[in-house]
Amino acid sequence: MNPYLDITPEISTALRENRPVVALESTIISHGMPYPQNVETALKVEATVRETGAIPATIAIINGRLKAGLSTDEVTQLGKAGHAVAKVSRRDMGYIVANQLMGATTVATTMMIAHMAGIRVFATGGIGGVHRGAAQTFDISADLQELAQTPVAVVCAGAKSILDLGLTLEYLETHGVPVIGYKTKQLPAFFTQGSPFEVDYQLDSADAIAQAMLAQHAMQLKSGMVIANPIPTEFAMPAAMIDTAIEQALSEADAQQIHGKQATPFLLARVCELTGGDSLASNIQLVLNNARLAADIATAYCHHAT
Ligand code: PSU
Ligand code: MN
Repeated sequence: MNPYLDITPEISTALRENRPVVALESTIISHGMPYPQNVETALKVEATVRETGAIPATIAIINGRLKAGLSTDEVTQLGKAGHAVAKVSRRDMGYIVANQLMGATTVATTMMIAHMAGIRVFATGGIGGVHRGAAQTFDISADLQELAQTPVAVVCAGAKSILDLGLTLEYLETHGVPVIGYKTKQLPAFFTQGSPFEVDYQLDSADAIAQAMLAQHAMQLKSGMVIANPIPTEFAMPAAMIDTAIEQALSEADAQQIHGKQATPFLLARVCELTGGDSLASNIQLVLNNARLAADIATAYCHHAT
């Protein structure tokens, strides 16, 4: 057992009994959405996972402890603290744990802790990726390297076009990470259902996705999987509106020389401000949609794993 890891009794019992569990991240709470919508959404996502028949495991670092499963108070604490909480990716883990600090986990560290706990499926909004201009800046999210080495399936709505989607797909291919489109051949771009890029494989059921996961695990491939689930039609945003906001956010980040771990939170917050409440409403809906698919995949996985 990992001496730093705390799994709630409900989650550890479910895992022992081969019942479905879905991991959820916490940087989306502290750095991905404003308060109080972030706390409301995090709790609603947990409720949605339950309604779909799985147990939610929201993941964060609390006073240096790696937590699989948070209390409502802990979720609220992270949401209220916002950017004051450390955004923790793989390289930050040792420092945060040794100093018994609070940490919001990114996709990378949520995958790591989910894997330590034995959780196979994880739902979020969007993953990090290769940033536009990465040929100069080398800004490539540690999320991609984690997907290369940690066998957890990440259900997302694709990636925001603050990133270079084409380079992100190339990087994932190099590192052996399959990108599955749920009922779609196109890579979704978070606020919009499609993009000019194709996924590797289209799969049309949670069961088919679970079977691909099982095959990877049975062969002991260490890589994870990206499951790209398009935002539901009724919540998708007009592409022109989003593109304009993203272009403006990117040029502001450039002018203010924002880089490193600040880049993604800055861009997310600016896109949210520039598009007003509409983009936040879409963001919330796509996360709920991903939570439902993740719960279905976790259920199918457990069914086949017996
Ligand atoms: N993209 C989003 N919403 C988010 C993030 C990315 O649309 O909340 C967060 C996730 O936690 C992701 C992290 O893991 O940003 C990536 O940050 P970076 O690019 O610094 O690796
Ligand atoms: Mn980065």
